[in-house]
Amino acid sequence: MNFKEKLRIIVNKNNSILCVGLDSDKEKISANVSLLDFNKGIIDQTKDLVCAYKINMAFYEFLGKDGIDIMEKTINYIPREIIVIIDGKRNDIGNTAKKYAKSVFEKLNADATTLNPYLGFDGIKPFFEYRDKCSFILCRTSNPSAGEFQDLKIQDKTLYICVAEKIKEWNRMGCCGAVVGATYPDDLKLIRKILGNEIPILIPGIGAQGGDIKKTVKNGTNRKGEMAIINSSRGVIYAGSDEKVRQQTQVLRDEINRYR
Ligand code: OMP
Repeated sequence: MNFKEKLRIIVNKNNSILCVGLDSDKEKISANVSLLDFNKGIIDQTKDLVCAYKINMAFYEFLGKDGIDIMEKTINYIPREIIVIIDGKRNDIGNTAKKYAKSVFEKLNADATTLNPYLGFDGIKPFFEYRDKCSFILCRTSNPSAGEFQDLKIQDKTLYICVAEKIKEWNRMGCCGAVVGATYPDDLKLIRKILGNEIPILIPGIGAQGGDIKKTVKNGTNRKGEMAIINSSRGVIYAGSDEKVRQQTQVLRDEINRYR
């Protein structure tokens, strides 16, 4: 089954385009709970309410071998019907990118990953060898400095628009997606228009970063209210008790669905 088929099935089953980001920070969780148990708790409380989990490698790798082990065990704990996105934004010249692709798609067995477009096609192509997976390419990031490069004009066109057009072109093999921040909803609208209805957009920036949910859903989904994966990490995982995490996830999923 390819990525988009798997996504459609879980979106329908859980009636959700919400992704919970397991950006679990050892320094923010109670000393009595291990990082793995914390993640398992979040997964137990939310697995019927989400379409995906996004694991940002930064929160695991700095812990060394133990962190990698926790990341792998977390991935194995996620029910296989749910999309697993490994957020590493790791690519390089082709020869090196091959190994990064092998690492996320074979060793970690992720369904999708995040990548940087800066190196151009040969820095991304090795990921496309995995036809059933999805590569989400940074297009318009959610952070305050996003425009420093992304708003630069190239013959009257902004760079992020050029990237969106490239993503559309690179999607020949059908395994491309885009990353667009919820904090720039007008840009999200333009990008969805360029990408059409079939290319998925990973949208972080609601919750802790303050993105508007209504605009995110209206501007980021396709005409069927699909092909967007809307991520919240801190806003969900630090909501409090198990009950509060579940409640917050449910509220978020239902609010997103109200606008689909
Ligand atoms: P919260 O702000 O806690 O919801 O986390 C957002 C998550 O999305 C983090 O893992 C970020 O690294 C990631 N992210 C962004 O916040 N902005 C982007 O433009 C791109 C990403 C990403 O690639 O996921």
